[in-house]
Amino acid sequence: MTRKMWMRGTVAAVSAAAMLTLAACSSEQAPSGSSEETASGEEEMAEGDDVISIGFSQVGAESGWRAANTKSIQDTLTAENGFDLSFSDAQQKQENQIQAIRSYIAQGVDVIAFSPVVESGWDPVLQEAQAADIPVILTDRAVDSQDDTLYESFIGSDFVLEGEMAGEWAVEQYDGEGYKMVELQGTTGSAPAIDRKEGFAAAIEGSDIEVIDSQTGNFTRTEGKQVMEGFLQKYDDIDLVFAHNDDMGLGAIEAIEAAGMVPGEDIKIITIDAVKDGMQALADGKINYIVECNPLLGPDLAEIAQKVVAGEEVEKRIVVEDLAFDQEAAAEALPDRQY
Ligand code: GZL
Ligand code: ZN
Repeated sequence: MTRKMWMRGTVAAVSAAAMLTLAACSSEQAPSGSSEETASGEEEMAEGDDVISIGFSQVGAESGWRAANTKSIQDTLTAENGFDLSFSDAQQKQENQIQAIRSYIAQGVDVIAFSPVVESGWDPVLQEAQAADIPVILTDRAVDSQDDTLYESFIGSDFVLEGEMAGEWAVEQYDGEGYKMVELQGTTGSAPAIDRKEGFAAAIEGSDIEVIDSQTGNFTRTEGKQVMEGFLQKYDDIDLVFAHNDDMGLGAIEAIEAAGMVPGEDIKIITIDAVKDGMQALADGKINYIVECNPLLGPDLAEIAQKVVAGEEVEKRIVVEDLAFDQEAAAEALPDRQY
């Protein structure tokens, strides 16, 4: 069984369990903390103490991926599913996330969850949560804490694998043509930026694809466009752009077209996320390949939070499965995409 098949199995099992739990809650036995139809048909709220209060600190609203991720969390951690969600947007600033986590500790929530904007600098606030006996769940991005007792579980994609998948396709398609590549990195210090860069570089090792420049566009379309404009002024031969997310790739497309060139042809583009705007550009031939990063983490988070609060064992690492799309696959998949 290959690594991916194993992961596929694990992920499928976890996701199915998550859906079953939630489905059971919403149909037969409504979960604690939600209104129940009584025999007489009146609605009666179960005692408040059954509700799971959860504080969630979100990175920001920097990209289409983030919007889809936020929607999945807010659509799942609802009152009828037995949650009382406090949600905060950190505008991509670590100090805002630390402040939010401290406020959830002061609130005495049952569980804290967050997507760490960068990998480092979390131990002090996570130790405060541990001292307050409040379990923490990581979603989407990882922390580099040496002490993994500081969080119960980390649910997210394998970003190194995403980078490898993107790089392997680039080698398959373009090796031997002396391609010059520029890289639009995600947020400096974030797990996806560090790992996607690492995975892609490993995959192109030994090919003749040459990385002539690499700069952060902070996962946003605006900054991706600005950095690409700079690259186009600086270099007269760019054959390939690897952007760590669709939004920066879409910004690069604007810059390439403004320079009178054809994205997807004069300059090839490979991105990661597979959000709707990216998939549309791929189907339109302006992007050449996209590796998906599934943002729909709400159901897994809900299932893990319920287990943690119930004192059950949870997997320390839950790897979310990612697919990949070329232009033809994107055109076929677009109508059914959920994000
Ligand atoms: C990846 C996530 C990244 C996305 C970007 O899981 O953290 O952050 O790839 C988003 O679009 O901004
Ligand atoms: Zn060239």
